[in-house]
Amino acid sequence: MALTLQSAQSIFSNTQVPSQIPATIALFDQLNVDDQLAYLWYAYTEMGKTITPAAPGAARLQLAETLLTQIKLMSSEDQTKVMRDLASRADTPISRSYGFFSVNTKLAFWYELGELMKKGLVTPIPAGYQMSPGVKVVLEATQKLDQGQQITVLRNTVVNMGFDTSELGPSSYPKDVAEPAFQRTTPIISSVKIDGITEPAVLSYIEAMNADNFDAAVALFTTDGALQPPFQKPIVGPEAIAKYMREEAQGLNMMPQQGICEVQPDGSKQLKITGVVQTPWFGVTVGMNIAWRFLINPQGKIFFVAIDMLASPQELLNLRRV
Ligand code: EQ3
Repeated sequence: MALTLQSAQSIFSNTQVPSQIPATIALFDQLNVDDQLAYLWYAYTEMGKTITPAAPGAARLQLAETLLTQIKLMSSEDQTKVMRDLASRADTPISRSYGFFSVNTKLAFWYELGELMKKGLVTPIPAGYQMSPGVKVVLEATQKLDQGQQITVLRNTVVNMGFDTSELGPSSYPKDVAEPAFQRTTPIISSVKIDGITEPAVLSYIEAMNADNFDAAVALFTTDGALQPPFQKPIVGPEAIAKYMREEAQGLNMMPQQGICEVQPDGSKQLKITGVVQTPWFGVTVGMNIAWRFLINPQGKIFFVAIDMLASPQELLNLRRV
């Protein structure tokens, strides 16, 4: 029987226990624009007491420099307007430019604005702002999350800002810019060992990803293979997967710990592996508990892999099917 994306998505479906991450983002989405900006400032400064992101490299900041220079020269009212436009996804030139940034350039842009806010050069919160009770609710929900989940909430809110450029035709796309590389802070983990797992495609996948060797990782997939990032739709086909990996998977440290493998009557294999992933933004200080769900075809190629954020550390040991 041919493998289908739909059936692949449902393997080990008990992995997807309700996560507090989308629930917290849904609360955030209900806030008005000024409350959203205030929430992000309070959440970020509170988080900064224990963890701070690494400063982005010069090459990355260069991509955001035109916008940052423009903003620095503005009056404080105009700076507030730009931030409101970004948060409300308005159609303005700055919000369009931001909309074309890659995920990591969006984060670098806000990182730099945050530094300017700390120095008092950009106003973090609109003048005369009064906090609504809704902000407190979202902050309290955020405090209940672990650090890996908190940085995921922040990342996703930043990614969702700016004009939705997917609605624009290809003629409006800026020229493809090379994605700057992240410096690896920890040594590459080259020999992968996962308790309960010997599947070559999976071990090679982790090894390639930990070396940022995306060509090698993509070569492990079938030509109709798919990768499903946390809370997203599957990305289908080697070209689209490679583009995604270059933009979003650089510098990650993947530390899978244990897994199970079930061979199906047609010779395909379903594997669930749990472990910890570190992002180059926070290095070894924040570990995200995740699961990989792999569907390997009878020829040993990856047909599907889903990456899920685990709801709690207890889920690391939950390798049962039902
Ligand atoms: C300035 C301030 C504070 C106030 C203003 O009002 C508004 C904003 C937005 C502000 C600034 C906020 C800032 C600077 C936030 C920065 C947040 C950062 C740097 C967050 C980074 C998070 C990174 C995460 C969550 C990375 C997760 C990666 C994962 C789970 C990777 C998984 C993958 C695996 C394991 C694979 O096998 C395949 C690839 C894939 C990438 C899916």
